[in-house]
Amino acid sequence: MTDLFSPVQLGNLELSNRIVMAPMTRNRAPQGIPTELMAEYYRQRASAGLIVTEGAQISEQGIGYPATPGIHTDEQIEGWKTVTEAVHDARGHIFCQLWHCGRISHPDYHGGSKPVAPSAIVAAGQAFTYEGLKDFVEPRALDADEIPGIVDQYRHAAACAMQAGFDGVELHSANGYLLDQFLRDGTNRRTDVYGGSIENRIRLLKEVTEAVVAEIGADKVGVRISPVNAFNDIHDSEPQALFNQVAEMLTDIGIAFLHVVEVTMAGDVDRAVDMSDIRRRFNGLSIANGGYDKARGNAAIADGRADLVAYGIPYLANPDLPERFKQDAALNEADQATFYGGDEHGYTDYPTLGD
Ligand code: 8OZ
Repeated sequence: MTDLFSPVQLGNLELSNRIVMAPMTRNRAPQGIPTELMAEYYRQRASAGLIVTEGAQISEQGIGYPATPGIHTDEQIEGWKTVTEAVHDARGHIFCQLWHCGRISHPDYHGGSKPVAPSAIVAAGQAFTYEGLKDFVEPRALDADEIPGIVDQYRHAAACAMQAGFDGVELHSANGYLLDQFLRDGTNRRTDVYGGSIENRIRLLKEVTEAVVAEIGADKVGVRISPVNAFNDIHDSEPQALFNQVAEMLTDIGIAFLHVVEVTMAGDVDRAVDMSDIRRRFNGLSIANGGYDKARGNAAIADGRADLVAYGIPYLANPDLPERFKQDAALNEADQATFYGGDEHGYTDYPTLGD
């Protein structure tokens, strides 16, 4: 029977199991440059079938949080090389998550200029800045003639990721960031070919995916979506129709995987969207995420609801998560106080079963 421990082929990669380390922002990259400590953190978790890194901003324009890593400069590429080498030395596989925050940013990161978004609609809530929380500001709507530049930021970042030794990239089109802002009618009120109909709202994701695929190959590209997550004040009037069409569009391009955050930020199921309807329309590998444990992960794979399962908080606190699952061992509790920023505490000091 196929379960979490069954190997699976992802493009040219033979993954040793179907347990994915989910992308998690940890804010431990001063000046945006990955460190040796980050390499150690990812190395510790290399027994995952696949690691998807924390979001890495694709440009200066894309940043929105303190001390998140970038993937667009030579120094950042050099920093990431220590990470990818550490994971590969431990026989793991690692994709880089490409991230542009769009309106979920603050002028503090942009020399006082407004963050960019599909439309000038301010998000409810506050941005994380180096000076603490500050109210979100009204973003500047991107001009149509700036869109090719956005697409090129993704293409360039994907090329940088391959230079840094990653096995591939995941496009972050979830959780209310730029690509999600374009998808949703709550944040996208454009009147050009990037707004209005679903076909128009998915156009940026389509162009970005096509550009990244042309740069590095479809077998090295995945996309993450979060159809029911209202995090970052994101809303859509017709999410089922929207994400069904996203899945069909991504099938046509032929990317390797679709990574679906199935729950709300609070971890709840929202029956307004049928995830299987979305998945049925996608013909690559599907990665499910959102509150899974071992039993639910195995069940999702056994019923064909997912090919792989991504674990976030359990992976943060359990570097040897596959081994613990295998042995039905107890899991370490995650310490919320050390999720974002700080040092090795709550980062590389969670014990393994052998410790
Ligand atoms: C939590 C804190 C900061 C960023 C996401 C990148 O939601 C994030 C994120 C989550 O995808």
